[in-house]
Amino acid sequence: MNRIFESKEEFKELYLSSVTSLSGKPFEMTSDFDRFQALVKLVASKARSVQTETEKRVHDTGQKRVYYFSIEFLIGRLLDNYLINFGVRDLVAEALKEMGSNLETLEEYEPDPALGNGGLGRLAACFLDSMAHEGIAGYGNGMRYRYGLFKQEIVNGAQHETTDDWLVHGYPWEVRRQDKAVRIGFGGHVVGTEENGRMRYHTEGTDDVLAVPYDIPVVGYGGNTVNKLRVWSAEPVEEEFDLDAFNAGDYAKAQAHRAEAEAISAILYPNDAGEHGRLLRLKQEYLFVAAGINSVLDTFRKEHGSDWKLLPQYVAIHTNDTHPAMCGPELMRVLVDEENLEWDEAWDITTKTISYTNHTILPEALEKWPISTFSKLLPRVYQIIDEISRRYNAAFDRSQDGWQDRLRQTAILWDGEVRMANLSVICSHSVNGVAKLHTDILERETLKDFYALTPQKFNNKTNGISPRRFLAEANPSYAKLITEAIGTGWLDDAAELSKLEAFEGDPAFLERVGASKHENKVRLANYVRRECGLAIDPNSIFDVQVKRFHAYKRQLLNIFKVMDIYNRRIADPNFRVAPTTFIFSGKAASSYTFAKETIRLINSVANVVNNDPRVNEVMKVCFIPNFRVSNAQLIYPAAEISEQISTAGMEASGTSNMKLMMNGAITLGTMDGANIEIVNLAGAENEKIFGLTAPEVDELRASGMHFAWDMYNADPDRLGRVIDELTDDTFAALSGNFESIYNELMNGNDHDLVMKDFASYVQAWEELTQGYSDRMDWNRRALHNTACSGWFSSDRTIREYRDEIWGA
Ligand code: GL9
Repeated sequence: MNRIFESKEEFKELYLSSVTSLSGKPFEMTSDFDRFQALVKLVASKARSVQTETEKRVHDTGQKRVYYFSIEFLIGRLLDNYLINFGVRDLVAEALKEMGSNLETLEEYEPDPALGNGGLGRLAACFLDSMAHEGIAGYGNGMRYRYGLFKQEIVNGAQHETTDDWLVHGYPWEVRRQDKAVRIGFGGHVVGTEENGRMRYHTEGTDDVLAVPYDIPVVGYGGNTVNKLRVWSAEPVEEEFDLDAFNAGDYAKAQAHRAEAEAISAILYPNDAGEHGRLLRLKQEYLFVAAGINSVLDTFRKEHGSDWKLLPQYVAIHTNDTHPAMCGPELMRVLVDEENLEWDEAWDITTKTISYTNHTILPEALEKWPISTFSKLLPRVYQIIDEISRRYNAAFDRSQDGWQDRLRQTAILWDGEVRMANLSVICSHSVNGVAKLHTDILERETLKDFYALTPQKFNNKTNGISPRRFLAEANPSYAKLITEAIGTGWLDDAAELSKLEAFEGDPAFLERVGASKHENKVRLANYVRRECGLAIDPNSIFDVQVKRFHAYKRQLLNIFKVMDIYNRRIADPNFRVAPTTFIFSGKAASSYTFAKETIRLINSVANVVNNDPRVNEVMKVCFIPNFRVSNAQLIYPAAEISEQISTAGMEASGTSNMKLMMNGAITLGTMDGANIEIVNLAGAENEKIFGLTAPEVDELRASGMHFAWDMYNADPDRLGRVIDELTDDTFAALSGNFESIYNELMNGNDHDLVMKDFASYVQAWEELTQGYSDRMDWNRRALHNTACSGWFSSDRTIREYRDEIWGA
């Protein structure tokens, strides 16, 4: 462990001088905010000196550099994480206490950057953590959104979006690198000139903006490697402040130029709502790709000159989903137009350098752009895509039966659109899915024609999570217990968590596992009281579903279960229910009506259930607003049931399933995404699986059967009743009924098979919760889940990427 402070005394001395020099006040007169700022500045400066050493090591040894391009990085708060990774958390906490401060209080001042939507963005952040831990020279490249996604508030049960002004107090971790700014051109027209018998192209008349990088240090556990995350902000190229307009009192006009440039990095678009017409999104994608490629090549040039054929040996560029799909054409553009390479040589270099991860099979999430929009905004990049496409088509093997269909399926340009997923596959040497089932589905269905052509490109990399963030940091009491039992090795190598299996038969230890869980439940209950004004009982089962709202994730199925149990309990007060708190949290895309209505339904059910004394002894429903990394860290450790109930075949992987498993929750789920690997690792008897399987779902959908009314009629007392309650005012008090959900189910034939899985789901829940009374056995299962969760460490995932894709 490379500790940044040798002793409390050393820390105190440095910290005192950091606080006073930064605030200009004597220590006693400084505020908690001053102290927070000074602490971050001190840790950041220590991190930067390790970063300098890392950089020297990478340079001297000629280590391969990996660039992870992602439009989202959901990094969460960094202070506690970095203190843990530098091995000084306890030392700093104690020293601060002696100085009259409290580490946890100071940590509350750190903003939680909303630079992501959900799993995909958090995965990118866990990967940065693991790359640094594994000593990989790995760098994030993304966008610095001024307002991130949005802040979620609940008004009359419904989601309201407000701006998330996360930068309002500044962000002490970042360093602005004006000297590394890159000019990015949009629009204009392509001009070709002949040069030594060959055409060379450039673009004239562009509208330029400046991409300005901000660097954030990434500290690896062990403190030996500090990498960086570089995020780009869009600004005007030069200050074109219109003084005449200003003096004439037209302040808006005076600043119009600046506002237009800044709009590009103003907000993160929700990625799960049909946002595809959005020109700004396309500009964002090009901006962070072009600026990123520029900075990658700059670094390469400094180390290796213009020997471009060495690029794949020293550089790997990984594209996280299709948003950075322009990496291929942009790299081609620079190599061919600016570096004057022949097309074939540039293409060989490009495809050997780039790799691609697919994160979803949802067709609406596989990006497509109208050619007309694309070619106008990025004329030269479009020409290059057109040339890649032309050569792809020309070289296509026409000897196989059905080649026409295969070419149509894999084409980049089709039906007036640029298909970004196909572009990504064609420009990459590796294509991976994020869980075993997902990769199988890619190979068999979504990308089956590519798989038939180039099976060797395809591979699986099941997702992972950082055990430092989601166990050590989020769950200190459990982490302490684990360390007492098996030492600290699990922080380095989470596979060591399997040593916990030896304690599964130790009643005293299981008692302590339960006590730690209880402590975490009390902590969450306190948060819920503060944030929602709701009292929840830490002695009830905490049943948790936290994730983005989406039809296929079926939060609707979960709340139907709650409605059913409520109805049955009201009808029969002797109906036995294990006392449970049903906890939900997550955001819905602002334009996604069905998802927002589901949130409103949950809150409306909560309003009825929580105020009904007939059921309050046994049930409460709690929606925690504004789900983000910081409150997620309170929720996962308190969970006992992990709801992973997506329609089978739809959830590529899921990662909250792993976070909850590591924290000792039992999975109640379908055979979908990484749930399958969870069951394989921990044993089906230690989870609770229900519902249709992926092949059954396929078959049912393919049959074209209309079953919604049959399901309704077959079970009038329970399912039928729940459906009726969507429109009969039972839950309408807050802000009305739920006709649109009713129509979606009954007239839309229940696309996500909520009604089909209802009975087996509720039954599974009842069976699972009946087991809660045997607390010793429950705690054993919880511990067993933690013991088997080590494989889900993102360190394991990253080593697989390193060895099988990046060769780093
Ligand atoms: C997602 C998948 O839906 C998840 O199943 C998967 O775990 C993550 C990470 O691989 O990627 N793909 C995707 O577009 N999102 C995912 O979470 N969406 C969001 O991040 C909102």
